[in-house]
Amino acid sequence: MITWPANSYAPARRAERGAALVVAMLLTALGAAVAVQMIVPLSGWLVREYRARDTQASYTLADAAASWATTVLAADVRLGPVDHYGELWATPLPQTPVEGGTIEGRITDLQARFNLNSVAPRGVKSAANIALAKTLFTSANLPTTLVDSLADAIDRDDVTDDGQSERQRYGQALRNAPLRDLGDLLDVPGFSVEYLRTLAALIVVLPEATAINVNTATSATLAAAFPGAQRELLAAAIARRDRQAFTGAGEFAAALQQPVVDGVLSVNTQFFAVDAVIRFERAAHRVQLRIARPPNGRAQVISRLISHA
Ligand SMILES: [Ca+2]
Ligand SMILES: [Ca+2]
Repeated sequence: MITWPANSYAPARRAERGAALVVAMLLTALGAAVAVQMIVPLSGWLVREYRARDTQASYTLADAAASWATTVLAADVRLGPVDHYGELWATPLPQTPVEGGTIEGRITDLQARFNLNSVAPRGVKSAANIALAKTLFTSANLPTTLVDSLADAIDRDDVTDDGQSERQRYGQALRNAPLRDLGDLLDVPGFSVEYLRTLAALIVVLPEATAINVNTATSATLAAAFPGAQRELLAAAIARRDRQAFTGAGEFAAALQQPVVDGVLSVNTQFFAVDAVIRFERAAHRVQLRIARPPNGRAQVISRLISHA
């Protein structure tokens, strides 16, 4: 059981204890994988077998890294609904020796950026999220007409805002479903590879509509959410939040002296990314996971990418 009183610690000491706790949880999660590796160096035959199965070993550790991350995130739910970068899950896992190699990594919040699928939650356009997306696109020098075609592509009906058929307006039938990944944008009228490159750092594509977490959001995202906010107030709110997290979107908006917009912002996160590097002898693999954590805390991996680091 982890007990970690939020907002009541000295940052340096917290980071130190946090890292120790994260390593302890990792080693518990790794138990099974380490046991597999310990039988390896018994004979020449087994050593050759081990090298041939090196990739397989990395896969085993990737599973263990996934179970570490889901364990940390599930434990966090018991501390309450507020998520921020001062919490234990956000403490990077330092390079940690395991049998035959090392592992290091970090968990980040995918709701720190604007989720393109939020323009039409459950198939219905959200005016507030569309307005936010347009401000964000404008800040990146992208035309706002892209957001209109995106919303038509994702919303479930076949008509545009002025009652025209989407097929007629865009010269093609639209998907009328959430994007599955960034690549799906290339089928949305008006988008190009160049636009995708510009957008990649600003947005994210998650399986369903999500709110932006004001405790983790990038300053570009928050500036788009509060276009009327004074720059100094926004900077002060961002500087404060890791020490003293905001407990509600309303509290954050009040700090900016702005009205809060319903359904766009939150202080809770359900989608996380894990970026880990696993080293075995001469091989290094990068493991990138996406984790969904519903309110019941049962975190699970929803995508996994393993590549050479
Ligand atoms: Ca939390
Ligand atoms: Ca549509």
